[in-house]
Amino acid sequence: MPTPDLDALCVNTIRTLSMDAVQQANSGHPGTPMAMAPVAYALWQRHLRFDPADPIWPNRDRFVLSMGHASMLLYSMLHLTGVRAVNPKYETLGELSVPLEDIKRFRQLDSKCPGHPEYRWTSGVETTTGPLGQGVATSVGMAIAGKWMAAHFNRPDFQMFDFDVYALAGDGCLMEGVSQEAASLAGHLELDNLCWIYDNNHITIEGETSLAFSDDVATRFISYGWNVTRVGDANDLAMLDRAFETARKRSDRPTLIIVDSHIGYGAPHKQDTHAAHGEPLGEDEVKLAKQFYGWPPEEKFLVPEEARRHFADGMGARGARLRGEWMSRFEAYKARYPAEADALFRMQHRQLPDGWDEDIPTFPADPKGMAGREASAKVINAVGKNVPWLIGGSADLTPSTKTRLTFEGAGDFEAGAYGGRNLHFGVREHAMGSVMNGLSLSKVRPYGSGFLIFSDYGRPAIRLAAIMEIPVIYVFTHDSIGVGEDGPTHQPIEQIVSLRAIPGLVNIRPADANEVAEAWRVIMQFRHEPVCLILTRQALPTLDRSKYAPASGLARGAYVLADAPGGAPEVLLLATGSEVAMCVEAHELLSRDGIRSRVVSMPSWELFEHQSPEYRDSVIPPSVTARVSVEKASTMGWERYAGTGGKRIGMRTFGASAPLKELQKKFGFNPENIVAAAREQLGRSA
Ligand SMILES: Cc1ncc(C[n+]2csc(CCOP(=O)(O)OP(=O)(O)O)c2C)c(N)n1
Ligand SMILES: [Mg+2]
Repeated sequence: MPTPDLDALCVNTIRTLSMDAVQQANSGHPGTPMAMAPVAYALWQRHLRFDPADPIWPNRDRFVLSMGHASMLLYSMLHLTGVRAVNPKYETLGELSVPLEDIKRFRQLDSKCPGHPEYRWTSGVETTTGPLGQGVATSVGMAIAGKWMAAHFNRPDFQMFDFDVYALAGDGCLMEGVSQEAASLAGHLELDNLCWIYDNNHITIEGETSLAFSDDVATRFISYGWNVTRVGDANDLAMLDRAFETARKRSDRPTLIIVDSHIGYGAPHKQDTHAAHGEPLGEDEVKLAKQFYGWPPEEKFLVPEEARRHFADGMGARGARLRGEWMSRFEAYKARYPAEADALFRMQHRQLPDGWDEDIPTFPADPKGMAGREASAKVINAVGKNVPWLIGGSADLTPSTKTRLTFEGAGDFEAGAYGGRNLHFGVREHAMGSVMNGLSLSKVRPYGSGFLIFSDYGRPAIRLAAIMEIPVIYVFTHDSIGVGEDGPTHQPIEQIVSLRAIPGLVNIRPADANEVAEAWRVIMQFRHEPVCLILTRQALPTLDRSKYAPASGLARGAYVLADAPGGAPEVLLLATGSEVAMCVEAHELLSRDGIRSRVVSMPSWELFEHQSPEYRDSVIPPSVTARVSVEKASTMGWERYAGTGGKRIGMRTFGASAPLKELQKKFGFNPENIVAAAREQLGRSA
């Protein structure tokens, strides 16, 4: 049994490291690490099944610091427990993930200790946090992944997955809507592998929470179907221990542990005030707090060797043993269930099964064609059949988005039936996005679908996926005013350009069924890129690919679909999605009149921007300045390709409620208008 002194020593090391780092950076949040140090200590040292030598061991317990502003708490833990760095090839390196020098350079350029924890940058950080509520919501995705992987990979004699997910949340996290959506879903799904710890300190930035928050949090979570326990004093390690034990034993529901704490614990003038939240304590207050802890007040960044050793003997030894057992279990599993073991390995390394794409259909030319969502339904099922860890669903819109996996055995993911591959997020777009992030961070391949207009409801999670460079897949249907009668509330205008503005996010708006097929072929091979596949509700002609260029051009983002014979093009028609076929019609009309136009299908600006300048210039020759762009969305940004002198046919207002035909007329989306624009560009009237 550890002596109480060693416990106190470790807790105070966490506290003082955090205080010193914030003080040195002259920026950051000291108060919460000071208060929550015992909670992190009790959890990591006595419960967490985590091997610091291998922070990506697949069956490790997850720890999420949802209150990302308290990042020094996490960095202190990663440092003191000796978590090792992992490189992008998933190789564990000898060096520390968080060296002491980087703690001394907290919040400075290239430090492994940035202002908020960043996945991918600092090994051991399970997800990027900082936007409040995201961490806890993401933890629900991790818990879902744990359940799914257990159902999929475990065998009666082989328990390959049984990890738990812990997340630390503040008042801010619990006020944010996304945490409420996620908690509601977690309760419904009876995720007993999930435990949130609520730092009930009654303080946020503006002051006392009573300024704006009077929820009965316990009752709220009980109503969500959670098990709720309380720890009346964050410094009571024995009580914390008991709470974690109860959480682990509890089956059939997630657990919320409400911990009463004192922000800035030990700082004589700042404890329990919002002054302990967002600014350094000040040199004098730091010394006084150290005195209170019985710490040498003049020492900075002091890490007693006994503290390191104690963590190594506790969490380190336990983690190493459990991981070792798991590894030998995996070897035996591999011998007994080679196919499953191979799948597990590939999934963990973001690889695909052999032959994953062999059933992707090719669609015959058809002037009537089919809707983007219909084509996608066929392709996702062709791919899903061959990639067992592709799982997903919709925010209650599967009948419209057509993302259901319908092949035999696909099943539904439900409480108690965790092997199903069709998820039901309920009407919770924001939580859907965060859950997808959690799934992806656990290496399951997730997709989520909804109407493009409601991408706004999940945007913070989309942005985080892009920051984290994780390959989540959004299927957004009802892509434009093409939805017709539903009217302006349901017609995306600014959504596409605003998604294009997110760095690293790939957006693909295919022109026909074959481009949809090619889009899935490209998407599935992404390992670090989140993607939005933007699809129509209405039917689109399936282009005759014997006459026009093959849809495989989609992989390059933009390609020459049609060129006029008889020399270089005079005018370029640039379009995405449903407007491409319209441009092809305009092209035929122009050809008849002896005008040489080129149709460029541009399903993905992002993929196009990744091509060489030579390729880009070959598709959009700089010398051809007569250009028309056509997209049923905000015209913003199209000047990049159409040029400032080009004609941009698009939306400059919200849409309207009417049948599609009338809307096309009202807003100028028809071949005749495109022909007129092309002629105008060439200075030739009809
Ligand atoms: C979505 C979001 N809104 C606002 C902020 C800015 N912010 C950072 S911390 C904070 C207050 C958080 O209070 P609490 O969660 O109780 O943390 P404590 O001060 O108790 O550590 C706010 C508003 C944020 N990080 N994320
Ligand atoms: Mg608080």
